[in-house]
Order: sequence, then C-alpha cells, then structure tokens
Amino acid sequence: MKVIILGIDGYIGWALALRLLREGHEVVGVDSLYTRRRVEEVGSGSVTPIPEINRRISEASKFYGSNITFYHGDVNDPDFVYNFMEKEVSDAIVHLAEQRSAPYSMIGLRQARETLIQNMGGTINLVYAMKDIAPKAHLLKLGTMGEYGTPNIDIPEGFFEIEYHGRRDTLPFPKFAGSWYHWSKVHDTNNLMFANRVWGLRITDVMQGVVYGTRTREINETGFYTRFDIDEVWGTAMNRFCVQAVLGIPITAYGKGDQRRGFLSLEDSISCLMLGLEKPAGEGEYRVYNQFDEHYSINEIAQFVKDAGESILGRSIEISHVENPRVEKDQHYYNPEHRKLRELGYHPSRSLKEDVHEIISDIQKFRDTAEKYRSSVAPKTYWKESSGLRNQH
Ligand code: USQ
Repeated sequence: MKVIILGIDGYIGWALALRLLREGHEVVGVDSLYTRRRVEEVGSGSVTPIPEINRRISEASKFYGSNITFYHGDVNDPDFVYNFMEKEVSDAIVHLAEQRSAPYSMIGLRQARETLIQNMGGTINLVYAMKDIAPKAHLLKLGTMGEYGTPNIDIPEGFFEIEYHGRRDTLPFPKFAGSWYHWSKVHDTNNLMFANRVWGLRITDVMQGVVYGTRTREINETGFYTRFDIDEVWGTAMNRFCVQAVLGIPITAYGKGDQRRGFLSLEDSISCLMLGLEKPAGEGEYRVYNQFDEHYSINEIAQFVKDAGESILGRSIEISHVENPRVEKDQHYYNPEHRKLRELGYHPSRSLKEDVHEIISDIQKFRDTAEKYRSSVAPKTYWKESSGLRNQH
C-alpha cells in the first residue's frame, strides 16, 4: 500500500511512518515543521533526540531499505496540496498535519485564529484535492475524543439513534468541545461528513484519546525516537507527569483531578491507525472510531506515576492540585463506547502501569535535556485570560 502521511515529523506521524516502512509499505511524508518551531517558541523542545528532518528521513529509509519521499510545505496552501497529490497516487492519506495543542489555541486571538484557520483550511484543501485527483483513496483523519466533551450520558462512536416528538433517526452525536483546538476538530468532522455526503469520499474519522509513551516496536528496533514534549503548551498529561517525577517537580493535577479522559499508548495508537488503514472505510463510507484503551481520572494517572517514580527513583514524589488553568468539569460522568476497533481486531499491547516504568526510565536517559526545559513545564495558559486584540502575547 502507498500511504501519504501529512504531519510525518510529529509525535504520531513519525512512529506511524516507521511501522508502515517495517511492514513493507511505501511512505510519502509531508510536513511544514510547524510543531518544531512552535515548541521552540515556548522555550522547549523534544526531550527525546530527534535529528533534523532530512537526516531523519534518510536514516529511516536506509534502515528499512525503502525511500520515503518528503514534501516540505503547508497543507493550508491549496497549490501545495494539489501539487503533491498530483505527483503521488496513493491508496491512503493519513491527515495528522494540524495544530494539535488545546493550550496553544487558548493563548489569545492570534493563536485561536491560527488554529481554526490552519486546521479547517488544511482539511478543506485535502478533501477538494481528493475529489479532483484521488476520489477512490481512503482518508484517515485524526480527530479527538475531546470533540464530545463530557456529557452526562454515554458517548457513542460518532452517531446515535434518537427519538424526538415521536420520530426516530440516526444522527451525529452532539459535540461539546473544551478549547478552540478541540472545536477546530469538530468543524473538521462536520466538513468531512459533508464531503462524504456530496462526493462519496471514503473517510475514517478517528476520535483519539490522550496518547502517552516514548516507544513503539520500531523505535525499540531502530533507536529512531519520535518527539516527546513536556512543556505546558505542547506536552500532554501522562508524559508531563513522568517528566515532573524525574525532575522532582510536584505532579500538576489540575483542579480536583477527578476529570476523566481516555488514554492509550503510542504503540497502541499506531496499531489502531494501522488497522484503520489495512481495513479501510468502504466505497462512499464515512465511519468514526473512538480510539483509546481505558479511561482514567487525572488523579489515577498521577498516582500511577507517583508509585512507579518512587519505586524507580527511590525518593518521594508529590502530587500538587494546582488551580485548573482550563475551563472544564473536573467531576463528571464518562462512559464513551469503544467497540469498533476491537471488532476490527485491536488488542491493547500492555497495561498503562507497565508503560509508566518505561517512560520514566527513558526520560532518565535524557534527563539533561529535560532539565534544560524545566522552566517550560509549569502551567501559564489560563483559558479565562485568553487575550484579545488589546493585549496580544
Ligand atoms: N492535565 C492536568 N495536568 C497537566 C496537564 C493536563 O491535570 O499538567 C489535565 C487537563 O486539565 C485535562 C487532561 O489532563 O483535563 C488532558 O489534558 P492534556 O493536555 O493531556 O490533553 P488535551 O489538552 O485534551 O489534548 C491532548 C492532545 C490533543 C488530543 C487530545 C485527546 O494534545 O492533540 O486531541 O489530547 S483528548 O484529550 O481525548 O481530547
């Protein structure tokens, strides 16, 4: 299979590229290197070592004996998208090339606009290019579990049956996102459903939970790490907690810490994406997966990291309930369905508790780098203080 990965330089894009290469598929990579730039701007960087893109691509190509063709550019530019789509006839396109940080989108008006315009612009360019050039290709698009928010009822996989005033229909489940970033994914979802309805494009929309971890099978085999972010804008809960444990910073459980999210390891995220590619949406089909393994509260995750950290590092680790910089419910019902991937054959690889040990040991190896970025870890982006035109950051 020939697969175009938009966002090949990112946390998931890189790990997916290695898996595809290992399994003998042809990979075309596209990236604007946006995440590298934006992470640098907040005074941080990847704790795991990642070489510059050309070296990264050539090392991986050499290791697996297959060339990755790389296009450097912005998917928000329609000419750029049409150009690589015309050159590369592919079976599937994986779209990961979006601004992926909720805190970044909440810094202020500039960042909110950038997130909405960038994310929706890239996706609309892509569906038009697919309609014109590759109408039979399969689009695997990364959405987020955060599109649903935390309603007081079960969350289905995309659609639910509803009765209203005596009539029944199957409709998209209502969305209630918690940041401009998460809303940008909701808007993408609506646009993808429409592209499917009018042009019959084959689309899998993946509602993914919070991914954690430093490793996959291929990273173990090659030593070609994917990026690992720890700062308050680009780092995510579990990964940040592990770094806090190693650096001796109290673990920042926001608010009461009872908010629940779906989590899955990087290894499992890649396995699920592979399943979605190997068993694609049918002709004219739009389907939605809820992609996570188990859901945990922030307090539970913090406690796993504390326990593992104390046993590995031999010192006590503190959990600190700092003021929640976000506007979110920190006590709520949470029961999202996640059956479809299991039905396709997904088996979670390991338990979250085992993974925590591995992440902490990896961070210890790169402790000097983590130390360099220590000052970027504390929360600074407060949803309520998101700045408008008058006091832009
Ligand atoms: N949290 C803490 N302490 C921290 C960081 C986060 O308690 O130091 C809490 C947050 O308040 C939130 C939860 O952890 O309730 C998740 O936050 P996060 O930063 O790990 O993840 P989030 O901002 O939701 O976004 C991340 C990825 C995003 C992806 C999403 C999946 O950055 O690209 O779409 O996870 S989900 O959360 O399921 O929507």
